[in-house]
Parts: sequence; C-alpha cells; structure tokens
Amino acid sequence: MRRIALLLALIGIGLLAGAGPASAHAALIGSDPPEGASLASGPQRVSLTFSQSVQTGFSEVTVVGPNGEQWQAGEPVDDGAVVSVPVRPLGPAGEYTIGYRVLSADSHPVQGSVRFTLTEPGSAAAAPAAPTSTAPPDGAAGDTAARDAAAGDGGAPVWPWLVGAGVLVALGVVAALRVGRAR
Ligand SMILES: [Cu+2]
Repeated sequence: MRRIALLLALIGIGLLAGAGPASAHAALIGSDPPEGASLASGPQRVSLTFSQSVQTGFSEVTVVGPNGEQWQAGEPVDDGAVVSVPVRPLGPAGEYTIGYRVLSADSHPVQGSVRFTLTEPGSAAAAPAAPTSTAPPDGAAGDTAARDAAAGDGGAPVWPWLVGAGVLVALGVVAALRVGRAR
C-alpha cells in the first residue's frame, strides 16, 4: 500500500513538473489587427502581443496575401512582449495571414497565425504580381488520371474465371456425350 501511494505521488510530481514548463510558454494574447478583422485599408504595421517577453532577435513575422505574396517590409522588431513588423501598402482584396514564430523566454519556439481580410484592394493591387502556380502541372494531372484508370482496372478480374469455367463445362459435356455414344 505504501508503495502504491509512493508511486502515485511520483506520478503526480511528474505531471506537475511537465505542466510547469508548458504553462511558462509565451502565448499570443492579442494582435493588431485582431484575428478575423475586416479592414478597408491595409495596416502600416502589424503587431503581436504575447503573455510574456520573447527573446530578442529570434522572431519571424510574415504577412502573406491571397495569392501567396509576402507583404511584410523587413525584419520584425522585438519590444518586450510585443513583436511588430512594418507592412507595405497591400495589394488585392482578400484574406491575409500574419504568420509568426517567436522564441519564449524558456527557449521554446512558439508559432501560429492571425488572419484578417482586406475588403478593398490596396494601392499595390494594380502592380503585376509574381506569377504563382497553385495548380499541378498538366503532366502530373495526366499521371494521376492514368493511375486512377489503372486502379479501376485493378483488382482480380473476373472474366478469365468465367471463361475457364465455361471451357470446363463444355469439355465435360463433350466427354459425357462421347461416353454415352461409346456405350
Ligand atoms: Cu516552454
């Protein structure tokens, strides 16, 4: 009984020890623009506020637009628990994602994203965007179709067995007729 109590105590201590560092992580507690915001004009800067100071010089922040283009201007600035980055004048209307990765004081990386929607095209919308290819190349699509077709023909085909059975039945009938005729 004492052993079991000791074991339970050790497990409890282990759980507490595990929970300690986890709760010490920096967590995102706010942002500007906030998650899910709808903006008629793009922000000049985005900022992320964490529950505690992050380590200076390790933060990464990107602002990715509807077509995958990046809109952050330069490196993020760490100011205690607030990490911010300047943003270029935005382009097309649509959903933008602020992606972040920061280093907690306990040296654990913390990453995530915040999304906002630009309702009116920004001043950079007229500029030609770099060509992006989200669709797979034609060759890949063809290969997939060929693979699907092959898969459709796969599985054990039934017709050879039917033909084989038919041949056996025919042979049996012929043999029976011959035997009958011989008698
Ligand atoms: Cu941690």
